[in-house]
Amino acid sequence: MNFDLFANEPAQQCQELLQGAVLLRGFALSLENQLLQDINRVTTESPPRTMVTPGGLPMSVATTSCGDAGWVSDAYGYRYSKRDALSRANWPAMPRSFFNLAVSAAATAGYENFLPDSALINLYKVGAKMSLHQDKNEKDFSQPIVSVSLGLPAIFLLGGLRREDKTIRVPLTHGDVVVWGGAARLFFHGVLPIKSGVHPLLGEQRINLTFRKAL
Ligand code: MD6
Ligand code: FE
Repeated sequence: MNFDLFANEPAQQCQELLQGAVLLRGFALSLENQLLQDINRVTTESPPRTMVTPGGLPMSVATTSCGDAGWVSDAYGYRYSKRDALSRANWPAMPRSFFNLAVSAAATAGYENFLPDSALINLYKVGAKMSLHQDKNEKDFSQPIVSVSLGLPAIFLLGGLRREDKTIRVPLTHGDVVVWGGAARLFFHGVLPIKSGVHPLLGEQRINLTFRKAL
């Protein structure tokens, strides 16, 4: 008799969304408490702030970073910076829980040797969104990006290499992880406005962590 119902199942539900983009449903779920503790540690040291796009518009998400480099946007453009302009110090170190999660998610999705040096933390209040964009400020596009969703659900839009390309809609909930690389690495993507709701652990917000090899 086989008492382990999942003995012959893959360890994780691993779903290819588009070529190179893999969804790992619930991959971060068992780590939620450690992740929240570490998010609190990072945001206490480098508080989330509203960045301004190069065009002068305030973003609707609040952003901070940890690791060797942080993603920043201002009148001079989008880029990575080794310092937090608010604290004028280095960004907080990347928590071990973040690093280990990102590396194991990438490996599960087929990207061995991912070495993230930056984690971007985006806080979405109800109504906040992310317009369609490409992630192209990183040096090495052969390295994937790992994206972790926590808190309120979101609809993720994933398109192609041109802004006009048709997009698919991917519902993401607490604990879901998306890994992007290969053909999808430079695809346009965005997040629709967050619908109102209350998450049992995080309340009225969504937190997204994205891990990159930026430098
Ligand atoms: C978000 N994510 O999910 C925004 N970028 O809140 C991103 O912009 C993103 O999830 C590159 C790769 C994965 C992502
Ligand atoms: Fe992005």
